[in-house]
Amino acid sequence: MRMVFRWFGEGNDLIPLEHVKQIPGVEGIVWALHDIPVGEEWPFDRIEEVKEQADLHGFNIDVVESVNIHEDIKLGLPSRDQYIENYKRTIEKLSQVGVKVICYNFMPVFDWTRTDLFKELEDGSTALFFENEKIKDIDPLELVKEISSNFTQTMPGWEPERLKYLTKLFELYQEVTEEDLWNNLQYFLEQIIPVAEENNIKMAIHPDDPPFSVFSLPRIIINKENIERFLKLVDHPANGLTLCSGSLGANLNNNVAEMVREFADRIHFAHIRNVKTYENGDFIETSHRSSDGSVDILSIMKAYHDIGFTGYARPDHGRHIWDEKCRPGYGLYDRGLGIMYLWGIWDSLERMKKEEV
Ligand code: CS2
Ligand code: MN
Repeated sequence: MRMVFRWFGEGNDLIPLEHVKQIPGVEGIVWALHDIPVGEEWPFDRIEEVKEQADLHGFNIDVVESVNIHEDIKLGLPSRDQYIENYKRTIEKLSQVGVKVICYNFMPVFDWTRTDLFKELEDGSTALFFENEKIKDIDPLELVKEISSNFTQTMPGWEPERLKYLTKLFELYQEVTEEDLWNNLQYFLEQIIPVAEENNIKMAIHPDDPPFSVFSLPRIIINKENIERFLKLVDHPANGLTLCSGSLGANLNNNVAEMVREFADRIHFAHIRNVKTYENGDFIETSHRSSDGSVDILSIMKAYHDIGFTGYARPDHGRHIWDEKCRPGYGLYDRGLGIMYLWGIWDSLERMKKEEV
């Protein structure tokens, strides 16, 4: 398991790389050019700039999260071909600086969806929260306004330039069924996977978060059956997964440890975090510890250890603790604690394995 840490870039992330360096066992940053509008080709000098910053701290830049997919590709519009070409050029450039994994998602309109970014937990910390009833009644535009008024930094998937087109996008998606979305994903993969392969890059789709339809938009990367179908769309190792335990874990029927075993050789990137899910469909992000949430992180780590996982892993969202002022879900402290929990489990499993021999 190769531990990495998401970092939003110089001037865009409040956490200095010097501090990330002090978390034990982190070998690389998970990065993106967040200011490049979705669909555009990434400029090579900007990519090199990130490589230089990472080099200064001895971090690799092997994992990119995310090169986002333009909505025209998800919608299957004729203009998609140009965006797919741009995507291929970006893959080639990323390969030149040694990138190994590209994470992306295929969720219509929004990336993750929550109703509250700073919901208080019993211990006084705050975390991202999803209230099922609220989502049912609220107009998505209202929710976006309400949520955006709470923070000043751009959130992945909720970029201001996208939000302007929200009404139009919702209209366009009214015509798109789940089957259409599957077809559009296949069209994208058939063109992208050969280029990824030539460039020694693994593509790693992130599951939908939450793993069910919100605002009546189609969502497909939501459970084991659908992931099986996804992997067959282009049955090649370069067509793989970012297995996110927290996203999938928001549906109590999803058994993530089982998925780790089943999809073993197609998991290129592991997102590991916990979430407490309630019968009414609400969920809140908790500490990484198994007993704090509904996701059995211990069993998931055991599964990764059993399959001999050598891919990249990162703690996913954390709570906001110790009065840290941070990007929602992406503070230093709780993600640092998360990493130590994950290493604690991993090191114990390693030691036990050695002693058995
Ligand atoms: C989220 C997403 O759960 C997560 O990891 O932070 O923003 C995620 O990074 C994207 O969906 C991946 O494309
Ligand atoms: Mn994730």
